Amino acid sequence: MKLTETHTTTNVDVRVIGVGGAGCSSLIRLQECGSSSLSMLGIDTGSAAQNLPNDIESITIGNGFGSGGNSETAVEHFSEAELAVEDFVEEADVVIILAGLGRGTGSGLSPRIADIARRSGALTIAAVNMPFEFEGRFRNQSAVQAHSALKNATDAVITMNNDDLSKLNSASSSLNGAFQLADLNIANAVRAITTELESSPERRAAVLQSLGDAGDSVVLAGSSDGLHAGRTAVSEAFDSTSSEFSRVASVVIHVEGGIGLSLGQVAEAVTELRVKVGRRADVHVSSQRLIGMGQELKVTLVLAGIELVRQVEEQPSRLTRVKERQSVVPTVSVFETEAPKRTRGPVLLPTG
Ligand SMILES: Nc1nc2c(ncn2[C@@H]2O[C@H](COP(=O)(O)OP(=O)(O)OP(=O)(O)O)[C@@H](O)[C@H]2O)c(=O)[nH]1
Ligand SMILES: [Mg+2]
Repeated sequence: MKLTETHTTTNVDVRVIGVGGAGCSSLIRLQECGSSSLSMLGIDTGSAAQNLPNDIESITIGNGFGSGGNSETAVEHFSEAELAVEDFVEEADVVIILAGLGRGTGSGLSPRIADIARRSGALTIAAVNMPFEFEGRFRNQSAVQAHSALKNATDAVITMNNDDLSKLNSASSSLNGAFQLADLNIANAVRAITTELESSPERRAAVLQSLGDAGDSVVLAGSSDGLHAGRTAVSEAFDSTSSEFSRVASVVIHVEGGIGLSLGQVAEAVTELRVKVGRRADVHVSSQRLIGMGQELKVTLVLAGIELVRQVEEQPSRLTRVKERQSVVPTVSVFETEAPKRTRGPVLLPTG
């Protein structure tokens, strides 16, 4: 296991496109989470793009009343946005597309947008929500279709299952609360990835390779406080999903905590992660101290190149077997962002 610490930053041109109501709402959350320096564009057939803050570019297509859940209607109007999308992704190194799948706009347009981004030469990643089961069979089927179109059009799809969120959230909490949590998780995942991409060239290459090679990826999140918060937060993240992973090729883990967040807590989170994903996975770690977080510690995990337990019972593909044989010594890379400057004080710091 290799532990490296680096503070180098490189300029990677990352552009983020939110599509449909959910995609636009994830953009706002991403901005609130401190990623305001990213270039962002929102596209919707409804009112979501119009309602974005001024510093996020926006395009409304069609009549501004939404597609009524019909992806074909959304696609019919896509020509109105095509040129603007081409302009927006031009010369980007990485394009990240955010959408909730299952209704019209996000499902219909995100594969089209991914196509344009990939043709421009950018590494193209989609981070999407799959609908709740209770949203019905129709939405779930159309989400699955859109998901497979996205897999063909992108380098990697990071998937968040809304049903997993309901486990994380208490049963009594509102649907809006669950969606806010979905937005937050997607935003954290994007931030974890962009933090990695903007670190040293080697780390950037490692992350691009793991995401680019990955088949399926999934985002998990957990939080905890108190003794062993790092370990408990990672456990909670894995408890939040009903999926069991028989293989995980690589993980991007982003740890956030108050200004007392210690390297020991981060190391504890990574150790627990190793227990969950095994020693063969490559692990990329970033962490951030935020003044408002107090004792709380949050982890966001992007597991890439996953195989679920039920998939493995089938014969593994030749490609998988070859990859297993070629798998190199796993690495752990650790990157710690600078502590924020305190404007007020003194404050009692929790001990590490
Ligand atoms: N993350 C997140 N997901 C949402 C939100 N609202 C809805 N969703 C999920 O995203 C899916 C798509 O919903 P929307 O984004 O509202 O739909 P749309 O893409 O704008 O499509 P139309 O409104 O039919 O044109 C839904 O089935 C929900 O599962 C939200 O605010 N945040
Ligand atoms: Mg909509």
